Amino acid sequence: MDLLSQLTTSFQNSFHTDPLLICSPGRVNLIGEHTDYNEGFVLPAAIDKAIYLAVGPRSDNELHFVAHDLNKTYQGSLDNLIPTTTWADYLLGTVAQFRLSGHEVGGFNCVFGGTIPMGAGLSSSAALENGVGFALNELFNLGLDRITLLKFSQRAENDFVGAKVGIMDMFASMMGKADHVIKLDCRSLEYTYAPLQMDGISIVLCDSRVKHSLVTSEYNTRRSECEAGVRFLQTFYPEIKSLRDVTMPMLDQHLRDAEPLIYRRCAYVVQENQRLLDGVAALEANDIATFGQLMYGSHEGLSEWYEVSCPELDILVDIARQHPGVLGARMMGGGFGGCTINLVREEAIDTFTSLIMKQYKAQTGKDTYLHVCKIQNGTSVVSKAVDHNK
Ligand code: GAF
Repeated sequence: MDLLSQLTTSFQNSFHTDPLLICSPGRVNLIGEHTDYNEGFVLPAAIDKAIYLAVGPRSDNELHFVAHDLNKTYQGSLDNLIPTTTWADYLLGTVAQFRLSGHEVGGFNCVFGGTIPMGAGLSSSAALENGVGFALNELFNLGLDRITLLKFSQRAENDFVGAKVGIMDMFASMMGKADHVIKLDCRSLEYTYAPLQMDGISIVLCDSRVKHSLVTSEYNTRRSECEAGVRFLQTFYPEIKSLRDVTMPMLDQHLRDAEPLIYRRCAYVVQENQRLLDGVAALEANDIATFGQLMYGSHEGLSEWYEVSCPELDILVDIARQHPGVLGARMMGGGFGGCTINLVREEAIDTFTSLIMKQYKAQTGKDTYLHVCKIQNGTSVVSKAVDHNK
């Protein structure tokens, strides 16, 4: 039985009615890492790995959730929305945003599961939050737009779960468009879709299989370090609002000697923003070779200046560099584990796969998992009829 059929059957068995089915994808980001919360640019896309939710309204105020993949359940009430420090917080936190914004939602049932590996840096949590928000909007006919819904997801993560993430993951998952990347200005939330024209080149993810346990605390620390840099520079340039407004000469003049660690963090962000702008120009010119070099530059910055990589991610990128069929590679997402993103010539995928698997095992003792990505639409109602006899 496929996953959708399993979720549907589980929902029917538990709640004796048919569910609404929602698909909410994970994301990749081609370049522009740790720039979103600095009001810079990002270049993400939604992918063919998703969280699926089977949902239905209840006649009372209760919340009944089933995490199919974890084999766990949660039961609570709309009248008691407080963090549990478990997976249920992604759902509860999203529900709480509707109520805080004055939108009437009732109790509901939800069975969810997915194909996004957890902790792989592919934004399973943003996909889940978006899926819940999208479902509530449908179930209770609220008529909210996608931007409002994805902002609820971010607030759920920031205020309820306690991870001070930027807007990129929920934006990509909610707003994704098949075969396009999103160039998003994280200050204004203006965005454009750019067709991903990379003839004969595929996006391949390599999962380090390292779970990022440090990510929340270190992520929040990086964010504070960037904010500290902005505060310091504001004494010289009061007009500055974020690292988006900062240039390398400003950093070199005022921060390099005074605050060396903060300087390195801020310099990475300022340079990464520029790499993204250069990368977009390279993609427009169909110059994938230049784009690939920018990806390597991004990884170096993340590893050496921003210090959010880990030995396993560095090894994956080093191995990729050795293969002539790879145009670019870098760690992706928050860091401290998860996946690398690689641009690989299609005819080289098989030899790249064997090289990575062999070398990664030899150097780390771990297996890696590769996935050739397709770029998909964002969060949506699943229209596919479910065949329960499969
Ligand atoms: C995580 C966060 F959720 C994003 O907002 C972004 O900051 C990313 O790390 C780093 O670019 O995925």
